[in-house]
Amino acid sequence: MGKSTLLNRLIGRKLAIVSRRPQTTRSQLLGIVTDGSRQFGFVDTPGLQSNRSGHRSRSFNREAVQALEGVDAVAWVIEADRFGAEDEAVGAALPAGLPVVLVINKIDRLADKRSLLPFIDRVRASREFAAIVPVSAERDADFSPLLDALAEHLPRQPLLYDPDALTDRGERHLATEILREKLFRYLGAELPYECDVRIDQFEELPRLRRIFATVLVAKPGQKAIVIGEGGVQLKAIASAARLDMESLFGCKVYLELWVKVERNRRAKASSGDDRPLTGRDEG
Ligand SMILES: Nc1nc2c(ncn2[C@@H]2O[C@H](COP(=O)(O)OP(=O)(O)OP(=O)(O)O)[C@@H](O)[C@H]2O)c(=O)[nH]1
Ligand SMILES: [Mg+2]
Repeated sequence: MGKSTLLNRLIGRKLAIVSRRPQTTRSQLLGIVTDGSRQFGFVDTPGLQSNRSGHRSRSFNREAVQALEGVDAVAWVIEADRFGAEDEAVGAALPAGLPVVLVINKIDRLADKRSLLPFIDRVRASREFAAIVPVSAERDADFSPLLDALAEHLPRQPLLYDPDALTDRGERHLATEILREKLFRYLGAELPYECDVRIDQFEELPRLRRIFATVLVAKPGQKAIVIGEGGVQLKAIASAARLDMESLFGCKVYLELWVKVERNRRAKASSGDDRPLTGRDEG
């Protein structure tokens, strides 16, 4: 739907991972936008799912609903010209009394722009909205209509975060996420959902990060797929991840990536000493 894409565009950095597959976002990420005297904390969540069953969906939904606790407003992202029973169910699940700004995304995809108004009318009939803002998360350059609509529902108080702050997550976590994104990009079908990424070592040197990471898979056959013939696949994954890390961290990255079969693994990498990333330049 474009929640993570939108968050990245609002922050101006690629913090959150994006893929064509559903349920890419697995863990919550706070993106911080400071715009003069206004500050917005955007919580990127896994999408609410009602179309997929099973444990993964249930735990995703729990996280998405929990993320709503303590927020001042919701920016609910749907896709232009797509509003089915599932979307309606999500709308109904949003707590009453919480201002909901409806973000209609991907308007660049509309074949006929005239369909937007009847679409808005249809969605508007489903529940109350504080505002309705059509966007193209990918193409728009200015998101001030969205920020203005949300700002109306934020409390007036001193800034909560340093104006340079970008997120509550540190480089170590972001490195893990970037690697996960590349698994989605380079591996087909279900495999990325069955992999985990572990950061084994993360050295922060002046203007350099030395990162040793492992892709954990459940079966030897999966390991072979991740590595690819002659190691080409793994090399492509590592190299794409390294470039993204360099641009996000603003320094050189040395990345060593391994693949390991680990049966009965419990997915939980320790975050160690992971200071939140800021937009400040390193000296
Ligand atoms: N054409 C077009 N594509 C978009 C736009 N915004 C996002 N996308 C694409 O939609 C797909 C999903 O985007 P994500 O940002 O990962 O969506 P998400 O809502 O975070 O998805 P999950 O984390 O899986 O719930 C990606 O392929 C994006 O490139 C947009 O404004 N226009
Ligand atoms: Mg996402």
